[in-house]
Amino acid sequence: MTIITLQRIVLAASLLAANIAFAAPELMLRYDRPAQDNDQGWEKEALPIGNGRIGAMVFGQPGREHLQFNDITLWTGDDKTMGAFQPFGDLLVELPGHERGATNYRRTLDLARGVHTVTYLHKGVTYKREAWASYPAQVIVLRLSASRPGQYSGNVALLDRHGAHLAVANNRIHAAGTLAGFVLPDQAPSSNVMTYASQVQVLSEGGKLVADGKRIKVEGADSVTLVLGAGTSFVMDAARRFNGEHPLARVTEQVNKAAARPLAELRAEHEQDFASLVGRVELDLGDTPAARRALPTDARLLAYTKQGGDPELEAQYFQYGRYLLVSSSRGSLPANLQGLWNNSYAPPWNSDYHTNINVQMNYWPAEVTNLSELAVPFFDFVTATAPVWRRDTALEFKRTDGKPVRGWTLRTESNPFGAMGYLWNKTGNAWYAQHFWEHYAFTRDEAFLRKVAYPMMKETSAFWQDYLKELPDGRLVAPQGWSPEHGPVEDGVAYDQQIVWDLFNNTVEAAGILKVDPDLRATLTRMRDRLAGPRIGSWGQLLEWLDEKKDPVLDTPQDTHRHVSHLFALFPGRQIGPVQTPELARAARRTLEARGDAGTGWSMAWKMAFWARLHDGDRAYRMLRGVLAAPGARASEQAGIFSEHNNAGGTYPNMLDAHPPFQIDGNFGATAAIAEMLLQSQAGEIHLLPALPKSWPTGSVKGLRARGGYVVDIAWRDGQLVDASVRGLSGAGRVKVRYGARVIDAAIEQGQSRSIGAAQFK
Ligand code: FUC
Repeated sequence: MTIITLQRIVLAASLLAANIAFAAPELMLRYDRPAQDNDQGWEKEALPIGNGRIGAMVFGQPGREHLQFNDITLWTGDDKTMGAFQPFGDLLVELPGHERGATNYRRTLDLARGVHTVTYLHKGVTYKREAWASYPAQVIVLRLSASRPGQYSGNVALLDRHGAHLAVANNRIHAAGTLAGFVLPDQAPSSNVMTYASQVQVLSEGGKLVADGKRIKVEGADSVTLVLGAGTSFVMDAARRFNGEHPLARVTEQVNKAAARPLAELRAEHEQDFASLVGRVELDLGDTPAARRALPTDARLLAYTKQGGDPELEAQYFQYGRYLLVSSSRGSLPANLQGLWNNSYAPPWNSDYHTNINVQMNYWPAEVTNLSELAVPFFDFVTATAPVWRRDTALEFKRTDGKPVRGWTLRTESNPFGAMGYLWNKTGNAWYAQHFWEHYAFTRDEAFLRKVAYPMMKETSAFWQDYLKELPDGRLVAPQGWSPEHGPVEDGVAYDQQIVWDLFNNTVEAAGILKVDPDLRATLTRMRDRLAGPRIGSWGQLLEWLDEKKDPVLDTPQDTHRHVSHLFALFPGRQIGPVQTPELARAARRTLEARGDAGTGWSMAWKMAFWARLHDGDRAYRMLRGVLAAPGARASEQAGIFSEHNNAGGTYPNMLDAHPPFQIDGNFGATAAIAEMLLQSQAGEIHLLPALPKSWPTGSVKGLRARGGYVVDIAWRDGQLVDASVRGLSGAGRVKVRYGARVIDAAIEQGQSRSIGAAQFK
């Protein structure tokens, strides 16, 4: 190859790159080196793909492509022992010779289409790999191609992490096994008899494929396509003890079907499917200087950590949260503490469903960022697992007359089979109920309200009707609760009180909409109004417990605990707000000021949402700077802002949230909080730009959802609203729209858009 040809290739590649970047700069993660193929690299550098059920971390080394894959249902444990979410296996493509001498390396993750791409130049040949996880086809595809024929020689291996039997036949590697008898060194044995299977079909153009022991050898192929299927026998059905059919036939069929289809068709189907979800919201927070935009994502994150000034990166982070939800919450179990990505037998907190903030935070972006249907796995999980929770709740909680309470409640930890661990988190049930209600509030799906949400809310209300306790002064309190994970267990902690208030309030509203249960409505209204409510303490703070503590730390301005659960009423609740309850909102602000800005990933994301609800855009933005910061770089460079917790949360080079370690809730929480800065609708009105920071003077957002069944687009310039458009999807009728202190009343026909200019708020 001549130098000129080489230069042309390089030029063509960079033009192509520039084009892609130009088209959608905020929708592409980009790196100029592969991820290290070790645990650190997995957590901080590898990039996630997923179809909501199966997914993989992709490393992209030239000499060795590695897809460490998972199925969200592969869990040890059973309905009594927690167990843990498990790594499934590894797909490896070894390309001897490529480990040295690759240039022009580039690795991207296209958030709009859900495609991971690696390109590099090696000995004059441009190599390209594309990987995606298809929801319609239920397989992961890895395609390797090259600019010249006959260049691929190497081998393909499938590894299983739980000792499955491996076999090779007809260019396919099969693994099938069971978790029965699989016990980790420090785990209790369980009755788990889950079966699982994975298969990879190797297809090539040109060259030869040869079985070589447990591997498949590729010799001189023009291109190679791998179609990976995986599944388990898990079913969301307590009556079947969560164990259904052996997955072998299903996985075989999925791989057969996908492998028989033209690749272009498979790819187009996936891209269309993925884009139809991610593409619903467009966010423009302003332009990033070209020099900064040109940096690879990891370097860009470092520069942002030190200097800010990258609105496109902020928009990308928002879209990444939505990308992650699309990739980890579809058609199976809900997203867990790591979404569905895990490479460890013993992941932090078992990578479980944590009930006292974490799984809820995962679903905060679902409704408002126009991904409603992605919350359904959470509703299915709750509905399916409730029978086990009912069993354990009845054993533990009695009414004063000795009978078991109705309904179910939760401990802090939980798994997909209903087992729970650690302390009781009793209002977890009512917090879950809020999600069911919100799904209706945003979609106006009355069938969902009638058949799914209301029965769940009613049952949860029954638990609290049975379990609340009356104080001598007549107030009702939740007995023996714990303000997550802070202070003593006692009656009437603010967190519990606020969540029960939220439950009763929503259930009353739901019954009214459905025109059912008038007596229950009256009872719950009375009980709601008798609940011990939010109170203000001696230094102007919102009290975290029923009465102010006399303690050296608790309830003092020195208390910087990461949980600020007693502000639930501000967000995600709606009992406190600056317009409706200004004194309580001031107290919430006082509390937040004292608690400080530092925290783990999810803690900072929650604080960001609190500040948004307090209409303090600049303070919310400061939290965004905290959560979207490279943890190591921040300690020295951002001294004075987040320096008090050197190892606090932040964002790794692969843009995943650092709790630390990696925990996905911060990604989801921050995504939701960005939406809260631009649009709110919890107070019976659509509030435009409630917390716009100075750092986003000019921008626009399209496609956010508001309660009442509306889709909202907003444009602003120089910190001021330009115009908005409100479309009534299912909602029709009159809607109040607020901008600043002014509220207008607009009539919107179902299916129609209504434009609202800034002048209307003058
Ligand atoms: C809660 C938090 C921890 C962690 C864990 C998974 O217990 O207090 O910070 O996020 O969940």
